Amino acid sequence: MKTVHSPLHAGHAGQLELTAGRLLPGFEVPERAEIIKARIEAVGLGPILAPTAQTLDVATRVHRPDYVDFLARAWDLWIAAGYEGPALPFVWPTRGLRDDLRPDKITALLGYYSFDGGSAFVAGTWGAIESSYAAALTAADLVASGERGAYALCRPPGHHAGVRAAGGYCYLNNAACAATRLRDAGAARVAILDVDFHHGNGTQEIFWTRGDVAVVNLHGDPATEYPYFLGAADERGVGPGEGFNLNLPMAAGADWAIWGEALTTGLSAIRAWGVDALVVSLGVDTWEGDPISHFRLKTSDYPRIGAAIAALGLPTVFVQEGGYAVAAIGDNAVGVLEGFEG
Ligand code: SP5
Ligand code: ZN
Repeated sequence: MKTVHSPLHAGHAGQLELTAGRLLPGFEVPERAEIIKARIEAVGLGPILAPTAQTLDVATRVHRPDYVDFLARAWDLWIAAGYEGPALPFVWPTRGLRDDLRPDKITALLGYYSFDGGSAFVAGTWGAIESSYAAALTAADLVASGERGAYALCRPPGHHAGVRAAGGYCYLNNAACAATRLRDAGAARVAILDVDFHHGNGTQEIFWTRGDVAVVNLHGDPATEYPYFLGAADERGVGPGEGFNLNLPMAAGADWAIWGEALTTGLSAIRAWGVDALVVSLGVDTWEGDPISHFRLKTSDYPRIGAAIAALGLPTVFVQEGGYAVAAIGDNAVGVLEGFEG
């Protein structure tokens, strides 16, 4: 299988995240991608290609154009305002406040265009975002032109990014962009299977009203797990999208017996929808040793995930999402890809 990856991800480094009363060093570190890349090389998965040049056309159809423009300008605005160090929001236009006001000040814009304090900007953030997006589109192009599968080694991840909000280490929704590119290339219907520990709230929001891109999420129950405010089992889509969103939340502690059963349920739904192509939001923060997550998958379970996905017989784009146990991320992520290859 071909991998698409850019060294520009490494510019997104040294960021901070706001979590439970603390500003911590970001869990989403450059070493994550480097270790996955090293594992791909070690097992000889296949060639690692640079992304091809991309316009922001797909990004501005998936997201609001003013949001994409903000992502590109945030760091420069922060520096121009005299701040230094990672740019983070501290005030949000939530319930009871006006979201039609958009003061043209970076401190206001950071909150206007985010839903948490997990997606900081540093000098290389936009370059990394663009390269991650381009990797996802390039992998989609490979699959659209006949590859059975392709892997976008994306960093930063994307599935928490909504129509106009960054959060959860995400900025552009790479998986949603890959699905859009597959639609543009002629797939009438696409499914997104999100196996990251956290609910892919951004992906759900983006396709909520649509019947042409179906979304399945396997994740920690939002009653106790981030992102808390989306991902319940009763969220099924609306209008033409009704019945095309399937949430399979699980309690903390889920192991293969429980998680594998949910995977079977999700894959059955995808079969029943009769889609032409698949995008997998591949988070491996479901691993038993993940520092911020609470499932109990073992390294030996990941090839089983890949094999089960392969049994669908669909052209498949894998897009890297989470996974924060850095030393294990290569074995786990590449394990899925090897299981898919068979
Ligand atoms: C793409 C992805 O996996 N994003 C995950 C975002 C999770 N953000 C909230 C993390 C809460 C971390 N709590 C740290 C506790 C450390 N003991
Ligand atoms: Zn996650």
